Amino acid sequence: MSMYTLYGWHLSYFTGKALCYLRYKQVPFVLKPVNLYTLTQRIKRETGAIVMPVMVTPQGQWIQDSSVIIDHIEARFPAPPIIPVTPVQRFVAYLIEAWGDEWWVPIAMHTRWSYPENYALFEHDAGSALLPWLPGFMQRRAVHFIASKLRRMLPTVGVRREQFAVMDAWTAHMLDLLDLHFSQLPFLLGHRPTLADFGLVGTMYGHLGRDPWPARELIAKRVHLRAWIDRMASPVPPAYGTQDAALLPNDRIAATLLPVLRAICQEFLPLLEGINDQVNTALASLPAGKALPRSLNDVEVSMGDGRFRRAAVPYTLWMAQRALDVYHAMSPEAQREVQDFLRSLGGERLLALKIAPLQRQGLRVRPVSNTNPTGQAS
Ligand SMILES: N[C@@H](CCC(=O)N[C@@H](CS)C(=O)NCC(=O)O)C(=O)O
Repeated sequence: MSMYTLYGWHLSYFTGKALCYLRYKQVPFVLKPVNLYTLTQRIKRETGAIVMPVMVTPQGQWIQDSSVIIDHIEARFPAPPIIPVTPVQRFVAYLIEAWGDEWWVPIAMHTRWSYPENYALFEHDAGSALLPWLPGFMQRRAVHFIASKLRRMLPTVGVRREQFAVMDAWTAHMLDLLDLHFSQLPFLLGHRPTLADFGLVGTMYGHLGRDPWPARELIAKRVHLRAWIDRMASPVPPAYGTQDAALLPNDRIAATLLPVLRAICQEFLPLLEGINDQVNTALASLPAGKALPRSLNDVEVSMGDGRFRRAAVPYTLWMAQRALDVYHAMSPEAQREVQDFLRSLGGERLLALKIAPLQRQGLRVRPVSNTNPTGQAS
């Protein structure tokens, strides 16, 4: 049978998302630990970025971005479906995908890079993947170089010492909410995983659930959350038509998920608005054919009871646009249901967010109106 290839590492946030998804879909695929040559030469050439994961189709097409990978596979392997058909659950699935992908990045970077005990696993896994043909000391040197680069990115994503107390308090509270939810339901929207679960598992699979410090200190004691991560990592597609396969009836969202969604409205929505303001300003002076920089100036938003600053990442708006496109494609009646639901959470403003149409180009975005003959876009 023709195989897909997923290039990535277990350590990687978005590889974890794609990996759990491909396993659940029972897609014939092989996970290849991406080496230095593939990462910096082949992937760069095919996608325009040095990035993982990348999936290669049996026909030789290179697909970058976990969301695009999911869309590609959903179009070809519709069962088991991961996109809910009812309006509120459908919109919530895309919203949580965006939140899981983007909001959690500083938390996942903090819990990895602020605790030196995590480094041995990173060094081992990254070293043997990057340069499998070289001796250990050379692997360690290469990993040291990459780790230094990653550490330099930490302040940009918000991993700043003066914010640690706010981030730690937020994380403990949010993990408690998720643990409580998973004590009631096996997945976010019911009895089978949806796009929401695959969005959230990115941060949990390779980082919080696998790096030694957070796995022990944050996840192990939250047994229901731990069990969900394990279910996501070794998923069993449900038997269709049975109770096991059902999402909650009547387009319902579990009461235990509402506090999580309220936090998304109070924190992630202002982040999107702040990024959108900066993107609109940057677009005004963007030369034709150019993509926006990967990050812009800082945005400050609430994080739990505190305040949190990080650089605005224009790509995050592409993820928000993905959710809003789903909303705009709904019937007026379905849109009203989404509006009512978001209003009940204090998040109706999200639907009014006016994002200039953006096209993805690797890890960057550019306005749809800007043409670019070289970059891969979707
Ligand atoms: N939004 C992309 C992000 C991919 C991504 O950020 N991958 C990380 C590893 S988990 C990476 O390669 N980062 C390289 C960089 O940021 O330069 C996706 O969903 O696949």
